[in-house]
Amino acid sequence: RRQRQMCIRDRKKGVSETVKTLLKNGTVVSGDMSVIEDVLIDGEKIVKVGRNLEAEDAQVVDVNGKLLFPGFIDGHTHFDLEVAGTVTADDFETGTRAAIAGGTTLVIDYASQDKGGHTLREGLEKWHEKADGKCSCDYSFHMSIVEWNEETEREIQDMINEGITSFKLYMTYPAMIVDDGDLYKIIKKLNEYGCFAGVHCENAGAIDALIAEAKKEGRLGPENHPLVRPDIMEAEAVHRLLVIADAADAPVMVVHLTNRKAFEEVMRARMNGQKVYAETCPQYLLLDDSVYSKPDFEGAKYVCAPPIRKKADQDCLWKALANDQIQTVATDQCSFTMEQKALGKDDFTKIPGGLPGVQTRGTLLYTYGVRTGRITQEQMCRLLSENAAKLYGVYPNKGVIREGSDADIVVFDPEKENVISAKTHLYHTDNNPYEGFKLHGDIDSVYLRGAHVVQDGKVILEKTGKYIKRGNKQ
Ligand code: DUC
Ligand code: ZN
Repeated sequence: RRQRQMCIRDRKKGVSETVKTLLKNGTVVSGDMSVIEDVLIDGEKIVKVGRNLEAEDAQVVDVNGKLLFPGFIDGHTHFDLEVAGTVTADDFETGTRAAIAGGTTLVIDYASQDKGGHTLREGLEKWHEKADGKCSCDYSFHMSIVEWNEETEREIQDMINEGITSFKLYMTYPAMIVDDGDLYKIIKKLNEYGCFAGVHCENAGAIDALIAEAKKEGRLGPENHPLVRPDIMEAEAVHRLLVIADAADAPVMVVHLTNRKAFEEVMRARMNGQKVYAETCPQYLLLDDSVYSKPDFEGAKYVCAPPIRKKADQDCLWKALANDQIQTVATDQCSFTMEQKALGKDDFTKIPGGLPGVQTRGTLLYTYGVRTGRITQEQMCRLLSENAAKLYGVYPNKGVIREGSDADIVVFDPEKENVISAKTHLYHTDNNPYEGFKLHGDIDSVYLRGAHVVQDGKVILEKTGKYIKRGNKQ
């Protein structure tokens, strides 16, 4: 607690030292248009947006030719998380440093209750210990509910009081799974509070059977990973979730949607009049399942759940983004070194699952989405910032460049070129799933609540991130 209070004092000091900044002639991007305007920042806030602004006491920065995006929001990260007997390579310190370098000014990480009679509050305290004082971007938490009883039910209001208005449920993983009955009860109860859950959809039982079959046949390499977690097992779980959500008459979010069959289940439920939000991730848009067959155990690098799918699934997801049928692109950041991945050298089911991604979400979506004409820069703004801000209850404080909003701004250079490499990235890992990917468009600078924290892609001010209490979805 004492350490937390000290951080708050330090942060206040940082803010009082912040000067007024006037960003001149940038293209301000919002969810529905792009306009050349000036942006005046005073302290932590945007105080004016318009043409020909002047402020004698402001530091003037010429951003002509640059795109100004509202700070990106990553609604799906796992920092400092125990997975498969190890802990993610990136904690909140290294992870949020990489995030801010990539233009992400707010991450919403998954805090979790533990099974075995533990409370949501214990989970929340644990996550504050992991994160407080260490973050270089703002941070918030979703809460994973893994056990449902009267106490957990009472704690929903406590979580809301702590600014947690979104939850996570798992239909797989023994340590996390809730059964269909609890799924129904939880989704229904959350809706009574105006909250909703993001759900990890995979059919646990059938996947276990497929794993047992692979092991029996001696198929133990990473190329088997996508075979034991096929698209239909995700689609089945999405279907089941949405039938349950229909019965509960409650909205839900399908997180890390990967494939066409699962997407069709989302669309079917929407046709049925249901409120269903969907999230996908860059790895499902840009990589295909051939990565699992790379030689020398390199396939392990890409092991994540659900797995990376086929080219046809990528095409489906891109089309869904273009049609505004998927609301957010988050990362599911969950990074490991190759040494950690080698825990599954003789058995692919022991490979810790997850990939890094927070540093390159924006640049990849720009290069491979906007530049190729698959989506517009306004859609990119919605997918990376505005929609998440609205869904997760921080809009219009965040998610938009407008008078009164937090001065979270990404100055994006649409012409800067770069190549992704583990040699230069800021993750605490020796591998990057997008190694060698060319970027056309890169981060120039980033402002976090008015403080200039990134310049020329370099983090120049660290650990000024603060915990953000969120309201209900707008
Ligand atoms: N999937 C992963 O691959 N890692 C972390 C959590 C998850 O759902
Ligand atoms: Zn995840």
